[in-house]
Amino acid sequence: MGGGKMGMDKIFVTRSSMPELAEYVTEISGMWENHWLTNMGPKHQEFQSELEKYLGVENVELVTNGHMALELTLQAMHLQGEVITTPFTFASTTHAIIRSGLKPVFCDIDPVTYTMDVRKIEALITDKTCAILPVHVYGNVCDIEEIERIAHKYELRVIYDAAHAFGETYKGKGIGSFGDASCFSFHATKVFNSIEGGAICFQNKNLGKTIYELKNFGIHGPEEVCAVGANAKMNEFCAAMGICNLRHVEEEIAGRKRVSDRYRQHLEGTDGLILNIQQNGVRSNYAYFPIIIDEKKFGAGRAEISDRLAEQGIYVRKYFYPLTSAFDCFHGEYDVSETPVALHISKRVLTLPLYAGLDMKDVDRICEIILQCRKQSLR
Ligand code: T4K
Repeated sequence: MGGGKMGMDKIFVTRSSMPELAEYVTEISGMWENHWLTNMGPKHQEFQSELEKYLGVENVELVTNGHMALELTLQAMHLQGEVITTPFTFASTTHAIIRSGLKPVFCDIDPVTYTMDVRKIEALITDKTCAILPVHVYGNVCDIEEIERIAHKYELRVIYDAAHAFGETYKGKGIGSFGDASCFSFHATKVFNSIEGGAICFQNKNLGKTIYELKNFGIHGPEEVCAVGANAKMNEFCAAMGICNLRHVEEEIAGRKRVSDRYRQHLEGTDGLILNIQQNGVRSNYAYFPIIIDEKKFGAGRAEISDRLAEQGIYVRKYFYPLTSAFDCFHGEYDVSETPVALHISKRVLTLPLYAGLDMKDVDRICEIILQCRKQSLR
């Protein structure tokens, strides 16, 4: 990595936040004395209780990654049938449903927040529906009240994919305190990382006990295995990284806010560019900076913009294109025309580089290149 064109460092869509090396070394040094590397050791316990405090929730269960958080939660709920979800997400959300023996039913998204369009949920409910699995995509908070109302009316479970929502609050409450469970990702590319990692916040302590067993092969006691579980235990090195990064997560979020504000200064109000919404009642974590490009109005499309940026060593991403419902592995099983808004957005979105350490000069340069595409085409 680094050392790109003309001596410039490459800029990727994000860059992992890391503590000072010395801080991490101090954090892991005890392992050279106790030789305890995994299987719910002292760092695991410490990280878990620190997270409960930070997230403002009562129950947290740590796992190896955000994907296993989703799978184990679905498995622990003993669900069967159909799960209403969004196709405008990362592969993990849909794969977790299918790998748990459930059928995804794709709901369209709201054109402003890109989260599940709650006006379209009820029409998708059948006698097979068992749960709703919405995503706080880009950290945009779903319509929690309406989802709660529908779930209550039809007796459905609600599992939030909160992979993008770490550290957010909604109306002053930790984002992990809504629904039956919320699944977080602590992947290296996230606002907060434990190298790889994930966690489930849940309301029902019995659900937590089941998840705890499922992440350790379903082992209940030394001679008792009560479920066909997986191995999804967070190891001590990851927990130690999580403990360190948690000390600095507020700086990371503040830095991301500065970068996001700078992008807004340059790009807000540009004809043909739609920036992400800033939601009332939400304390944002500035997880992603998506822009939607209307080629006709802007005068250039996203392919041209990404090419121009790539020529300068700047690599933007199309999170999330294609829709998960269009993946090759499903061989056309799902009809993407049934989620027209999601399809429209996925064809026009670009996510710009965003992390606390991104230099303001680079943000200025990125915006200049984007706006340059416009000038050239309007000439
Ligand atoms: N639900 C949702 C809604 C999700 O978005 C995700 C994950 C999950 C569930 C599942 O959570 P996990 O099981 O992953 O915990 C990345 C991440 O791998 C993935 O965690 C994330 N969503 C997804 C949106 O993005 P890629 O394939 O795009 O990542 P990659 O390797 O291209 O990395 C992107 C950029 O990040 C790199 O260009 C540079 C930077 N980077 C990457 C790595 C791996 C670093 O700075 N350090 C690193 O170590 O999927």
